[in-house]
Amino acid sequence: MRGVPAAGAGAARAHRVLRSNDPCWCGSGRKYKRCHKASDGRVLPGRVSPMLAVPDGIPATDYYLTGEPRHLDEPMVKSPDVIERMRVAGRVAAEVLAVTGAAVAPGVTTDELDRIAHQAYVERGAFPSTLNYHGYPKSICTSVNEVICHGIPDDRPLEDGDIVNVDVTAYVGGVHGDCNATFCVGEVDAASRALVEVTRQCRDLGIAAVRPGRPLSDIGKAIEAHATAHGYGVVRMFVGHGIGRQFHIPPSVPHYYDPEAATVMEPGMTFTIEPMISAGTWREKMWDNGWTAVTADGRRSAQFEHTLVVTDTGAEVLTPEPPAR
Ligand code: EYF
Ligand code: CO
Ligand code: CO
Repeated sequence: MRGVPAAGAGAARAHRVLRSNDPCWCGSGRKYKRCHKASDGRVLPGRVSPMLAVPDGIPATDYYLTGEPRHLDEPMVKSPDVIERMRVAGRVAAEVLAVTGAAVAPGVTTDELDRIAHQAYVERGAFPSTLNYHGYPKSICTSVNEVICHGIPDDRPLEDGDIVNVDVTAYVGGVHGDCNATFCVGEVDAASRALVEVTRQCRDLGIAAVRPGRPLSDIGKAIEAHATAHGYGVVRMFVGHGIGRQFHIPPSVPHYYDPEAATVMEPGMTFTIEPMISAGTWREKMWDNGWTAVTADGRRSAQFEHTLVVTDTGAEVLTPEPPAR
């Protein structure tokens, strides 16, 4: 095993039920009832375990030790060789997502999901792309309920009725494959199930809008029309991204209609489509950990993501769901 870089993101709080007159969990010194009680029922940051190691034989990302990705000059349109390697990385990412999603259940912590995913990457000879990426401490992101994205796996057990997004990125063969899905935990209310299903449809309508010769803004136009028809908000702060030898490169792919997303799609371009759709506002706030985004109104948010390549007629999904076993 290679050494593990010092964890960047700090550990946080344990979970217990606070009474109104207890000191607030945030350390303000104020009573809970005068401080954070209004956020009752919302997800709170938990304890983050140490970073996991990856065996030496698995080629690491260029940023694993430093936390800072090196910049490579990489074209948006990839060679056939890179696309073929991305098919492999994409398939591995989709398999890791399926294995991890199968473990989602009430009582399972997101840290346990991270360990399951980590082992699944390693078994496939892949390196978790998120590990120490800009200092990010875990092998997946797990975003529960009102968490929009970049939730850090921790010791919070999933609760019956939660929704959880699991975001997997695999680095193998010198390229990345990035995908995510939102899973229902136990019995989930009808409104949350509808949010999850419409968000999946938004992602798929975005993919269906991919066409060579058309601007990238077609994608957000299709997604936004479907989301707003259901009364949902489209998160604007986070967008899809080019991907290949590097995790995040141009182009940016907004999930709302942005006429400035004028880049014309060409066969061989590879990027993600990963809409984050909220039951209420599209506005976000950040947790103090500096990574995790939540909806500003505390309502739930769902997300689905695929990596794809533009073809002569549309899109090929590089992270297809593996056949059911
Ligand atoms: C520096 C990160 C950095 N960024 C993007 C870095 O594309 C992704 N998912 O589909 C994606 C995943 C991760 C990611 C995991 C970590 N990061 C996150 C938040 C803030 C930040 O500031
Ligand atoms: Co992702
Ligand atoms: Co992504």
